[in-house]
Amino acid sequence: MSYYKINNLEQYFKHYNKSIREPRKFWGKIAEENFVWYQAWDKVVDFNMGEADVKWFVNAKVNITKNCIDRHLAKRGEKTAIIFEPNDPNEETLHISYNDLYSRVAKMANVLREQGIKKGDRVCIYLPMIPELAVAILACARIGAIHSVIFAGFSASAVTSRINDCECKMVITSDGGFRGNKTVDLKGIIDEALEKCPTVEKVLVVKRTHTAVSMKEGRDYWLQPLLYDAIPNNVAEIMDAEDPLFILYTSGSTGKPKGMLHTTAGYMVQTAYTFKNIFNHEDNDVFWCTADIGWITGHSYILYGPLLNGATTVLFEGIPSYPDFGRFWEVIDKHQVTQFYTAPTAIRSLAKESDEWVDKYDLTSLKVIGSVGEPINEEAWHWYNDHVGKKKCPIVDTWWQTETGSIMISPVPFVTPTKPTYATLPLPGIQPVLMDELRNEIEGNQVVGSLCIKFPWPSMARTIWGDHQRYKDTYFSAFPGKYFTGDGALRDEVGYYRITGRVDDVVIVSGHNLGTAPIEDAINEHPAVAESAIVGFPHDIKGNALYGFIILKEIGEYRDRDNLTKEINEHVSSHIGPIAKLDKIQFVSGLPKTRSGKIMRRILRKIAEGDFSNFGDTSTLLNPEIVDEIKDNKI
Ligand code: 6R9
Repeated sequence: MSYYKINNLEQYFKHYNKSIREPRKFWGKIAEENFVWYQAWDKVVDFNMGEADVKWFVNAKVNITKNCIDRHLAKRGEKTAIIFEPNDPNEETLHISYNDLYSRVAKMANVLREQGIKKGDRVCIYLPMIPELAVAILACARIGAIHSVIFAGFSASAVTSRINDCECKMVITSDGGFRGNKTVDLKGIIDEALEKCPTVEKVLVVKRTHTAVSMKEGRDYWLQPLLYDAIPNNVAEIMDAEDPLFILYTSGSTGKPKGMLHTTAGYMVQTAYTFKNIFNHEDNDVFWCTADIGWITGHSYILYGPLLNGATTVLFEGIPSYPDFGRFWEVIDKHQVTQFYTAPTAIRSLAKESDEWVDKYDLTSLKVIGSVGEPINEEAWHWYNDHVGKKKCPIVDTWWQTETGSIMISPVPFVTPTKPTYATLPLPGIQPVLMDELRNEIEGNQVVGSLCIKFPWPSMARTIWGDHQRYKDTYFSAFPGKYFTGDGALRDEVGYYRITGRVDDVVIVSGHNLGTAPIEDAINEHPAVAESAIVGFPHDIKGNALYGFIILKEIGEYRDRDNLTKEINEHVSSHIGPIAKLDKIQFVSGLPKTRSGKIMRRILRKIAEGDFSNFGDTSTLLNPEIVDEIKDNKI
């Protein structure tokens, strides 16, 4: 019996029970039967959750790109691996076959080696959604370099801190990127970022927008001529199962982003397994995930998961509203997409436009549609179901995180009955638990609590780059022996999970995780600002938006509040990126603080939501009178 594919509900329970009773046998069999290895493992898993120390497929040797590319060549060499759909619908679509992908990756890998990159070196990739992005990532994995992709919407200072944190030796970027009717000056941002990055020796630049850029002698090189001269063959580096594959930064509750480190074999096994099951992948499918590769969703489900299964994956450079609100549906129609995976924020923004945009395209190719990144509200779920899935495509509401590496809780389409707004059941191998405030596991159904995972899974992050203590403190200390997700959840009467949202200081805006601390740090740097507190509040399209409570230094000096609001937002934009802009800014004379000096955010959250009904216990506040002032002046 194979455990790789779940075909019906009975089988789901069978696999699930096996995976709990005998996790080693379960994952061992999946790993053995579905991948190519240079050398098998001595042990399937070795762990100490208290120390946040986890190893999978101990001592096995493997290269993930051999599994993503080489092994498909004999049977599927001419099959399309990547469909590149450019920002401009009039520019030609590119179909990259597995053979073609092999030689592109081999050439890029050879260029990286020639430019001095070795196994273990960190390479920062700051590129728009173009084929070179996929190729650069795979080329790093090919030679054992650790890729650190930075979303090309981040500002120079955000790029600087991420490059310095993991001491990248090289940056791969482009002259610019297209986004709707705009071009983004990526090389300019990199130039600014690199003024403070001493470890970067070389910058390889892809020509995409043909904008004039400055090239620094001895540091910057155009990539295309180097690729032209490179050999289209490459022997993959033999990697240990636990050798790092990539670093991906995610927001935390302090100012410093967390470089989540993922390793090779466990990540490979579970992204492949989840892709196969959650998207019910079959050989002639065309899979499209609309995320940016700069986020974990793109890593796992544009690139690694699909390629590991020999799938055809769409790489879309554009945005849902360009040239009009029909773009997503036009692309589905054009490429006969069979699985479509997007975020609630995109669904909500398209649902508010006329239904004609979606109704005029042929979406009958679709089999499964998915959602990820934040809770999907009932209305958006139904619109997605009615207008996109035409009530025939199961919606997979997939819950997971940068830290988890791959999907953890989700319906398996055609297997698990779906329920609006519910991520439903854990995948085999995943053991979620709900915990109460006293750190006890809550048994039974129809309960609410903090979502934890009590047994390791193969694709979990292994550490925070350079700071294992922080990894332990953030994820393994709130509930000792368990991984704490930072999310709250409820479990309904049949055991289905519904994720209710973050219970920490992370706000999810348009599907982007934003730590409030780094935004506050940026605001506090503005010369007019004394102190600030940021909270999220519900927003129709974005899910959440940011509300800032700001104390100014010299109240009299800054009479032009509108201008100041604008200035503060520009400041946030340049420090973090436009995604972190505040929707509302209220200037206040103080913030509600506890005696130990902690801002009581739950009160600010309630005010921002417009819920003045019950502020709970305010007896520990040092300055309870401030609550009324803030409430009365709410915007
Ligand atoms: C994959 C990804 C992780 C956080 C996570 C949770 C929220 C993701 C969700 C969801 C409700 C879903 N989240 N999927 N909430 N339902 N289906 O998004 O990773 O960017 O690290 O965000 O996103 O709050 O903790 P990441």
